[in-house]
Amino acid sequence: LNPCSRCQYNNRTNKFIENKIKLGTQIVSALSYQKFVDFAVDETKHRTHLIPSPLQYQQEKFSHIQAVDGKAKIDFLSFEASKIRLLRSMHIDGGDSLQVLDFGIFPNVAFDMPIFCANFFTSSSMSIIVLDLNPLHDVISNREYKEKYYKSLMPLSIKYAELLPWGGKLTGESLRFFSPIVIWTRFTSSQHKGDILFDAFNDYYKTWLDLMEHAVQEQSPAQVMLNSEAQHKYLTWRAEKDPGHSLLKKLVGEAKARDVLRSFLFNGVDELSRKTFLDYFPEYKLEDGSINDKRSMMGKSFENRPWDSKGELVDNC
Ligand code: BLA
Repeated sequence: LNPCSRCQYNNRTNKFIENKIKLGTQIVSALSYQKFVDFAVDETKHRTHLIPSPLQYQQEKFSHIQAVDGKAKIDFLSFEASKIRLLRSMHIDGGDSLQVLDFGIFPNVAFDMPIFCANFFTSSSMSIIVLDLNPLHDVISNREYKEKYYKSLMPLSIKYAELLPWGGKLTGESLRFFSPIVIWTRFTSSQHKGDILFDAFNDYYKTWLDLMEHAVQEQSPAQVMLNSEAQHKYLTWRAEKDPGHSLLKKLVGEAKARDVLRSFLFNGVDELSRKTFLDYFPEYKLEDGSINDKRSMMGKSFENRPWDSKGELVDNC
């Protein structure tokens, strides 16, 4: 294994950023997502005062976990800042065959800015990617919120629409949590695609930081409540239905996976409100009162990008 000679981050962080894997006669590259995390934390520190989250210094368990397979290691990072309730990262490094990044920023609820969301799953052959500034409030019915945040960002989406094309059918539920600038894509893992993804991550990340810098604190308690409830609904959805759950369970076991999901990744789900999953999503209620374990009630649809270049929903089926 040779460190990548092109990559400046190797020198800076002394980490191997790209591992070349020999697959038969073909050489493919599995990216490491560590350089994404390093970039994001450095960039945030230039823009705001980050302080380590209590999750990081009080709870050893949210620093590093070794997976039960003995191979993959999972690294956690978490911070707070004046406009940031929680910035957290989970990086699963399973070497050549598995790399996962779940990087999210949840704003302080006095602000209505979007939630930064980078979810990258990469095996040696395939990558499944979601990169978005997830809307805090519904952008399908709430035009005002859509125009406030996304109208001026459509060029960013257009920049990557061809390089990272729509990844195929998506559940109706996921679409409701995505913005008109979402990058939802799948590709055969390669160095070239990894480089494009890094550029996109840079652009989306800096854009989110710009939004943060300009965000103005909400004065009305009623609006703060709405923000808080919207964030709680988002956390509740993801803590229950995120597609990564089964892999996480395999890696760390059921009990630890639940802890990681509720206390770390979607922290706030047990604190921001008392509402339950079924209060928000009653269509999942089974006759015995439990939650249907289907991931989607609406099913998969949206084979093509349903947003046009102006951010209008063009295909609603
Ligand atoms: C698949 N992950 C997916 C898919 C999406 C997302 C859209 C495609 C499958 C589908 O259509 O649902 C991501 N979906 C999201 C995100 C939101 C959403 C971010 O609704 C936000 C609202 N992915 C991870 C992590 C792991 C992971 C942490 O982010 C593992 C620990 C794995 N994602 C993963 C795997 C698949 C996947 C293994 C393919 C499995 C499947 O399709 O069921």
